[in-house]
Amino acid sequence: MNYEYILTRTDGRVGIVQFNRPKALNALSPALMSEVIAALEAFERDAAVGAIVITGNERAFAAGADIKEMAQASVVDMLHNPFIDYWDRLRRISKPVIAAVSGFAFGGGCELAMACDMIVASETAVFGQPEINLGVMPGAGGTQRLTRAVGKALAMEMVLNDRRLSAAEAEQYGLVNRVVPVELYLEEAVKLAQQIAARAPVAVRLAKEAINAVYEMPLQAGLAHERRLFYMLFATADQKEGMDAFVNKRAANWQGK
Ligand code: DAK
Repeated sequence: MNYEYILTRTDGRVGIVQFNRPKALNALSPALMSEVIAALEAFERDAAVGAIVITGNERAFAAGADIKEMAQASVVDMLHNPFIDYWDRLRRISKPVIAAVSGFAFGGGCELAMACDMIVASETAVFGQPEINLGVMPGAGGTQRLTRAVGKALAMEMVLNDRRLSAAEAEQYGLVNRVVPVELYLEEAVKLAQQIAARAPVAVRLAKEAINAVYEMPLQAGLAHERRLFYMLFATADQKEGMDAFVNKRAANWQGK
């Protein structure tokens, strides 16, 4: 498939989606986002892909939604804008999605990274929700996911007063999984994705679902949900294979079944 605003490729069992609007610091226009979702859904359908990495370039992961496209929008324009649906579709991707972030991850860019399952950051990454400077506020999860990730005190400062987080701070506050030198951030994200893609696919999928349910459910419901998913795995060939491999001291050969 030919895309205008993104590049895609695979590396082993990892699908890679790269934003490709460098002159606009990868501003997330609806056109770009629709291509991102098309690419993610294609990787979702491809059994040869076990995990996905989303990235930008060294200078910018993404500097937010496209302000120039939104500047003159009315409330009805925004209401009908398909933009937010793309976030919901990203959330429904069942394979692990890792954001490889370097440079600016602002506004919708920060929200998109947070909507992924993990974040690998370069030392030069900066995370922020600067919408307040535009007379608006985050609208794609920034007040919700950020607060859950870093806590109320810091989220308030970031959203109300444009406090930006360096990569080191983001790691300290638990927003990112790890920080690596800029020349390694994509390689490191792909390596992490390769490792996960080599694991039992159904268990990975259900485990991801269970962790993400933390954001949707109270504890009792989450625990019950987790238990059902755990029981379900005993219907898979991979559960028999994994436990037999352990008992017989050999490496498991996952089928994804
Ligand atoms: N949109 C459009 N163009 C952008 C952009 C953006 N978000 N960010 C940067 N650019 C463009 C600049 O306009 C400039 O273009 P030219 O002037 O060269 O044509 C080019 O990228 C380079 O930017 P700068 O010249 O500004 O580069 P600097 O290094 O000086 O500064 C910067 C980098 C990242 C600090 C600065 O560009 C900046 O502050 N950018 C804006 C960051 C921002 O405010 N982001 C939040 C955007 S609002 C929705 C839900 C959520 C959202 C939308 C809808 N719904 C529920 C429907 C999300 C909203 C947002 O994300």
